[in-house]
Amino acid sequence: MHSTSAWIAMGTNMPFDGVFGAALLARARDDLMNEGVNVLRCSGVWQSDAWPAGTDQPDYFNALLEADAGDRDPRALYAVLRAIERRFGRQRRERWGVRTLDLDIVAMGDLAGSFDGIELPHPRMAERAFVLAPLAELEPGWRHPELGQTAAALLAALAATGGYRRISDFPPSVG
Ligand code: PH2
Ligand code: MG
Ligand code: MG
Repeated sequence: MHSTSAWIAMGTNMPFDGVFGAALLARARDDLMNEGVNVLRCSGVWQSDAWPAGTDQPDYFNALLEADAGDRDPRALYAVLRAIERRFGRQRRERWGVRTLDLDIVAMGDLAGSFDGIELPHPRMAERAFVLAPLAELEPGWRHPELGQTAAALLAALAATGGYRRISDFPPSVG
């Protein structure tokens, strides 16, 4: 089987079904595994202000997963992510609104460009400490295929805004 490393960003700033924050992210990770997405590594859980600055929203909890996408192309992986978002009650009302669960493909291998409408790497990843901090935690030498910079260098180039902090390890699987 073909294997492509996929980096999946998770975010939540609203409870669903009484579950919140790190516990909610852990449930989503378990769901991904149950859908046959082989999760290889999980970053810690990071808390930060909602981005962009000044949005009047609760803090976010973010984490990053490294998965083996197997034979899935970006569209096929995205379809799995969307199905899980819906399971967590995600409704798309407004861009950058509060959300129970957001799952984004940050990058897949060294794919660069638009794949069936999915832009890779994620077009705003280089501006977002809540993506770069967990990526630099797992793989500081990861290199952006278009910008040529590593995750660690991209993170260092950002102004230290958003009060992001690592609050815990990623919770173990419950079942
Ligand atoms: N996601 C957004 C908008 N703003 N801010 C933080 N801190 N974390 C997020 O995951 C996030 C955000 C839209 O996807
Ligand atoms: Mg997002
Ligand atoms: Mg999204």
